[in-house]
Amino acid sequence: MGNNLVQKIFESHLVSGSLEPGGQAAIAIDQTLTQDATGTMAYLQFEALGIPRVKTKLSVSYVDHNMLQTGFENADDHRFLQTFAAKYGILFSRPGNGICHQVHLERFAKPGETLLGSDSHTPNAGAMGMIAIGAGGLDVAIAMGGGPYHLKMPEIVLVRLKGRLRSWVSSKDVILELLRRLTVKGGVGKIFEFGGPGVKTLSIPERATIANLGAELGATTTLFPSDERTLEFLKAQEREKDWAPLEAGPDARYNQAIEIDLRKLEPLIAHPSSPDRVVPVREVAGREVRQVCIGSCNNSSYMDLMSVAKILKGQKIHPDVSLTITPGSKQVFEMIARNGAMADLISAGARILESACGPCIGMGQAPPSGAVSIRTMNRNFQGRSGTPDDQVYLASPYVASACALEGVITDPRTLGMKPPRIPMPKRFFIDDSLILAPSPDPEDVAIERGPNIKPLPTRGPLEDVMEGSVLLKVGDHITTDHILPAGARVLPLRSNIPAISKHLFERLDPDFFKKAKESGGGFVVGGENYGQGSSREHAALAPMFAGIRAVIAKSYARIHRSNLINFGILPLTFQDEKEFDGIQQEDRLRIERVRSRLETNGRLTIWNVTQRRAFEVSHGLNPREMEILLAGGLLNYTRKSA
Ligand code: MIC
Ligand code: SF4
Repeated sequence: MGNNLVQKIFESHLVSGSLEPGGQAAIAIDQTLTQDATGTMAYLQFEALGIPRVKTKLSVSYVDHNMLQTGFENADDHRFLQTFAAKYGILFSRPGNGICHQVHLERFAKPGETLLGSDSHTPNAGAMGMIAIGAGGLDVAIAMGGGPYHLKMPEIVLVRLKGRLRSWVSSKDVILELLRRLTVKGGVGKIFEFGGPGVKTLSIPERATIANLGAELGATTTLFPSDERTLEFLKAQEREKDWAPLEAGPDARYNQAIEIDLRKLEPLIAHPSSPDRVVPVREVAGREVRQVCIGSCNNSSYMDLMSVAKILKGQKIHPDVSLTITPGSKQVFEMIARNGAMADLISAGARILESACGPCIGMGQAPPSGAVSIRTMNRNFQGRSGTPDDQVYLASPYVASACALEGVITDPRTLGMKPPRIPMPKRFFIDDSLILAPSPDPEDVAIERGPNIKPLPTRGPLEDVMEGSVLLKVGDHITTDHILPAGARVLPLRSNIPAISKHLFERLDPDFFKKAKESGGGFVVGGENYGQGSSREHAALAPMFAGIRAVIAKSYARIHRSNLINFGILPLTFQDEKEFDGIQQEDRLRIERVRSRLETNGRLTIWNVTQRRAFEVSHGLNPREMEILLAGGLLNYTRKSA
């Protein structure tokens, strides 16, 4: 009984391997989720596997990212996804039903089960006591086909919460505090399990706010126990049959422990342009604010929006601020519409957006140039909002509401108002009519494929000799938003790799793709935590299409490293980090006997032809990853071993 909760769930799902930290484990996946921006690729890949029906207990396809429909592309993708789901046994959450993570928490997340999602914020469902992991679409496709998920077993960190949050302090401040202490790479190779007496003071939506931003720590996932508060939430969702109590054993052991005294926290805010640049709000109070965006898969719950409505009721927002509100789901939207809170928000001057990712991923609502935008979201990477010189700060709905009223960054404790207290509803409004069941007659369903949906590009087995130039050299913490941006212009091209590839690295070098194509491919050199952020496999698919053979970096973010391997790109690490300084953009590199060296040696030697010197890199691949790379990617490997 000495196990921690992570080990308990992993043990009950272990297919093969070892659960020791650092060991290779394969776990069975009960549920999958996809969203539209990663979903079309994931389903094209599932189709390529030739499996007639998904084999999971539950698979849901959400539409929430690509909702602007400024051209035919988004709408065509929606039709593809809807018909695909009907044919292959997948539930389809229609556009308008809400953001994947919020809806999944409300309607499907289940204590003790496993969830793999083609979105990095899948750990949101960890609030419900489930192991929920974000992955590339191809990994999710394999899981839908009944295959296990392979991972290097992370270390397990206990985050012991004690005390209770004070007025105007929110669960967002708990995770901002962790980001302040640990930074955006502090969670790489770790799972954060929350425990201690403070846990029971937090409702499920509050826990979800914390679990969701675990992705920003770089963590594999985040997990809460399943307790009376979980039951309370499931009852209110008319899902109490899904409840099971789950907690760590009395003498559970962890690789590390961190303590947070909830009483000691104060309202916090993350500076532009990284979620870990966290300071107390009072330190930046008084800066002019031009935009406030409340919503995203973080902080868009019923309780979040009710507290915003309570604060704004009877008041008007500052004339220099544009305030947008995005309800996280149809359930939230309908509840605040029915109880009148929506009227309070509209009357205060809020602009109400549809229930979708929206401003979080630059799908509209780009802020004014150089202006401060306060957002309740989870990412503030430079330019993600759609404005290249944006100044996006991340904070709780309390802070965001205070800023909307005052027009400057404001600590909500200085508003001189009674803090809102929103109880958990006894029953949420339940109407699943926008979730479509799969067809009982799959053979009668024809999949609709618009002209934007292009076949999946493929590549052959790994080359034995790699030669080319360093097409780009970048520094630390390059995000997938730098590698392949999203936003209103690029996101609609997610089903069209030849078209989207033209945007590869465009924020860093507008001619990158042209240069890569003209020179027949080459290498990219990066710093620490390369590929931080989203799970989009397009950030590996487009480089593959452009002919990138290997990335050489100081270290990698977990999901992006897997995506590189899945698409046959070598993720190499400097043996001696000083070599990073020695290598220049445009240097010509050559790696010989790649295949045989991979099989026999942990290291490869790179010959810098331009500088006439050699340096060593390691690949750190496990035997399965090596096979995948030798085959030229996971799809080739899976077909070969089928
Ligand atoms: C994000 O928040 O960056 C996204 C957009 O949801 C991505 C997925 C994608 O790029 O489609 C993520 O978090 O994985
Ligand atoms: Fe959507 Fe933003 Fe959440 Fe990503 S982080 S799933 S873009 S709301």
